[in-house]
Amino acid sequence: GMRGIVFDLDGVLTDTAEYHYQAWKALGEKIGIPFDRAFNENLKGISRMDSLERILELGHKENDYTQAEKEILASDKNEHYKELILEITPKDLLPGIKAFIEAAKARGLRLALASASKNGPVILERLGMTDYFEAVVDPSTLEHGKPDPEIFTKGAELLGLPAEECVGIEDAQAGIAAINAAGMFSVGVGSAESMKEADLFVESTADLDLDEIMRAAAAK
Ligand code: G16
Ligand code: MG
Repeated sequence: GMRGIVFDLDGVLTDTAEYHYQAWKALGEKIGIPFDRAFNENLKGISRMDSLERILELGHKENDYTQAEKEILASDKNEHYKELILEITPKDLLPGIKAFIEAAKARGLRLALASASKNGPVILERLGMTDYFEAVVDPSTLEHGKPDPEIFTKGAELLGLPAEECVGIEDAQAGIAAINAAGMFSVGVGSAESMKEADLFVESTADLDLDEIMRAAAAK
């Protein structure tokens, strides 16, 4: 049976996507590449440097900066982002997610965090959720970002569980692809259209039902 759950952070525990958007948008405007929320969807779950590359490509400016200059741009964005996330409190947990996590703990399930964000531990702390997680994958140790399975494979490994005994929960298409490739049961939070690769999907975190997920995962 299932013994662990590996969670994405942004879009599953809390909605930091809006803060990432504000910080990237400010940077984009500064370098003459304005973009909207629709484009920002492409950045969800994608690492900081890969997000910057996608923005530069949008403006056909990917060759205008050296690697060192790109790192400065990414670090400027991150400083702005870090100021914005200081505002996060436990009130910013997405609907139903704390009850879901408490139900999982009550069942003896073991929990890991698989966020591409280097700010993940700070955000968990601000949400008051650090103690629920036995393991947090450090994204700086990874060779490949989502959709590569590495981050989910590591999450299961840190829990000491085989991937087949873990469920992964994600809100990004790249994340669902990563969970599937890791050999885990995938649960998507989002629209039917964007979550069509997921083994099971819900439209909101409020609809996550532990019994339903455990039954579906066992039946797979
Ligand atoms: C998150 C966000 C991405 C962000 C990435 C890296 O991934 O969804 O938009 O670019 O983290 O964040 P940072 O710049 O803080 O290291 P996830 O995997 O938590 O959805
Ligand atoms: Mg996410």
